[in-house]
Amino acid sequence: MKNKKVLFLIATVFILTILSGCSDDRQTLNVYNWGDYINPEVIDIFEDEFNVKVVYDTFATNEDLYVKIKQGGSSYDVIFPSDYMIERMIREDLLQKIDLNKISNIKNVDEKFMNLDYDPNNEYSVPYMWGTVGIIYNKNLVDRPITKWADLWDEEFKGEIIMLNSQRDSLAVALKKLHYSLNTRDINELEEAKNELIKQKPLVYAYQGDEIKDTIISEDAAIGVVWSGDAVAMMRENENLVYVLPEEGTNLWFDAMVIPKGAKNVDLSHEFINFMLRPEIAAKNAEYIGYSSPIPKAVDLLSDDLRNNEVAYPDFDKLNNTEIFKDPSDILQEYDRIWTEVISSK
Ligand code: N2P
Repeated sequence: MKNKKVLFLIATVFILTILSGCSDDRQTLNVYNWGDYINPEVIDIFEDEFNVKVVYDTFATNEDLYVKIKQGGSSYDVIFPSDYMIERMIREDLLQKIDLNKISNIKNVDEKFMNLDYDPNNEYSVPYMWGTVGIIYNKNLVDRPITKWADLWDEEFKGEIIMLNSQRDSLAVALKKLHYSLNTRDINELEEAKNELIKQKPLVYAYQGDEIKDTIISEDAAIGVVWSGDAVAMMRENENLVYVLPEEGTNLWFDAMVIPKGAKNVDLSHEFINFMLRPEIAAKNAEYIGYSSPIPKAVDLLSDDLRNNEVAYPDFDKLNNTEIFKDPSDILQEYDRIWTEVISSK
C-alpha cells in the first residue's frame, strides 16, 4: 500500500515536470532581420530579462523583405528595412506608427541620424545601423591600387569580381560608374546602367550576399562590392584586404527598426526597439557584426580598434560624395524590370 502511494507520487511529479516543460506560455516576439546582423547574445539577454521568446528569421535583401511583408500572413513584430524601403513601406501603408514616448532611449541616437528624408519625423522608424558601399580588394592578388567603380570592368580581374546580389546596390554601382545619380528617374540612364552590368557579367565570379565574406576572406575572389560593416568583419579575418570609397561617389545608407501592420505584439515591439538602443546592447551588436552604430555612447564602449576604424566610423562630414537611396515610387517597375533583365542575361 505504502509502495503504491510512493509510486503514485513519483508518477505525478514526473508528469507535472513534463507538462511544465512543454507549455511555454511566454509571449513571443517575431523578428525579421538581415542575415549576420545581430549579436546572438543580445537575443538571449532580451529573452531572459523580459521573460519572452524571440522567434528570429533572416532575409538577404530589402526586396525579399518587402515581398514577405506585402504578401502578409507572417505577422512580424519588428523588421529592419533600409531608408528607401522604409519610404516605400510608409507610402504603401505597410507600417505602424511608433510611439516615441515608449522609446525613452531614442535620446541616445545621434541627431544626425534622426529626421532623415525617408521618415522626416521618425514617426515610423528608429535607427539601427548605418554605413557606406565600397570596394574591398586583396592587395596580394590585385597589383595596383583600386580607386573607382570603373576598375570593376577591367578584364584583368576576370573571374575575380564579386557583385552584390541586390538590385539597388548593383544598379548604383553601374550608375555611379557612368557619373549618374543612383536615384536617376531617366529611363535612358537606367538602360545604360543595365548594359554596363550585362557587359560586366563575363568578368564576375558571382553575385552574392552574406556569402561574400567567406569568398573574399578565403581568397576565392580578389575584389568585390561590399557594405562597410561587412568590410570591417572581413578585414578582421584577412589582413590583406583594403576598403575604398570609389571616386565617382557612392551610397550612404541607414537601416532602421520598424513595426509592420499586422504585428501581434506591439507593446513588446516597443520594448525590443527601446532595448536595442541601450548603449551597452548597441555596442554588443556593433562590436560583433562590424557595422556602425548611430549611438555615440555605444561607440564609446567599442574596442579601440573598432572605434578608430575609419571604414566603420569615417568622418561623417567628409562623406559628401555620397547619395542616400530614395524610393523610385512611380517608376519602381522600371527598376525591377532592368534588374530582372540583368540577372537573367547570359
Ligand atoms: C548584413 C546586411 C547589412 C545590410 N548582412 C546593409 N544595409
